[in-house]
Amino acid sequence: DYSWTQYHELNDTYQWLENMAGKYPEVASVFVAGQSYENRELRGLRIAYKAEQEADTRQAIFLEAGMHAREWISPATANYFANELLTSEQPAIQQLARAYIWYILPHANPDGYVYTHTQNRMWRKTRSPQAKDCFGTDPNRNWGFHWREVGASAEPCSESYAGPKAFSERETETLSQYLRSLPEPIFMYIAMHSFSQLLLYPFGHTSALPGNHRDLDRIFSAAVSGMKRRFGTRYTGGNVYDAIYPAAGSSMDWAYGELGVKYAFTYELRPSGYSFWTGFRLPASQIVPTGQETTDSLLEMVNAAKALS
Ligand code: 0X9
Ligand code: ZN
Repeated sequence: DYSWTQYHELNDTYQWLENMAGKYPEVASVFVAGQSYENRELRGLRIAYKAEQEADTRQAIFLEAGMHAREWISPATANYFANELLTSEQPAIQQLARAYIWYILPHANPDGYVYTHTQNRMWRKTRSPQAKDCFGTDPNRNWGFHWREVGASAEPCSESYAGPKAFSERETETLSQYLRSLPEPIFMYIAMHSFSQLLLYPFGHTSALPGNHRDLDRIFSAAVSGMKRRFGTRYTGGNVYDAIYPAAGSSMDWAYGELGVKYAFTYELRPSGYSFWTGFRLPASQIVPTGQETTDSLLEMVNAAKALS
């Protein structure tokens, strides 16, 4: 059975998504947001409770995880949250689940994730062959918004290789097309990465703040206090450029700048600190507490955004 005390292989999670759709057929369905270089699906769960009003004007919230292959807590947390939306007994979570059309994509980079299980635990990028006999593009530098302007490499062997052109990767190209094709307007775009316990908002290509940065700051504060409530877990952050480093070409910035999603955030989940060798190997015993506190945070995040709009 699918447990929350271990990290899962891709196919186990993909089977679990099917099982959840089978178990909650009125609410949950599997969607395919695109395909990978090695022909895997970008498979996710759409959660849409029956509309309470006749005219259903609900907006979508898109939660993307697993863009970087080795950040295993990211898909685990996305799946934990999807499970909460479908099974929680808490009225606040049930309300959250019903108020939006949810798209949860646990594996935006399935080829890379499989590679971290079979070949190299520390793989980050996609798995497409590139120049100089190197493999993979950083999918979070490959999106077509201020592509490669700063904090992104032109060197194919680099961990932050932006690709030969914007959307060169099948994963980012097909996912971006899918996002454009959604029937509902996207209220919020949330990307999950690890690690360092940060909450980030646009932009990565400039220190200039986005037009609604005051609103983003208020949502940020609500989400950070939600994160702290259960176990005291501390998050910091702000706009990407100042809070971590310049980095152009992320999905979050594209969603905000190109798609026009007003509320776009990136979580860098547990652990804190910057120790490269331990940071991506968060013990599986922390999947549940990370899932719990992140669910608390997402609840506060969405409710704060809702209160502003
Ligand atoms: O560098 C990244 O892509 C992210 N950090 S990670 O350690 N998970 O690789 C930061 C993403 C936030 N940056 C932008 N959204 N621009
Ligand atoms: Zn990442």
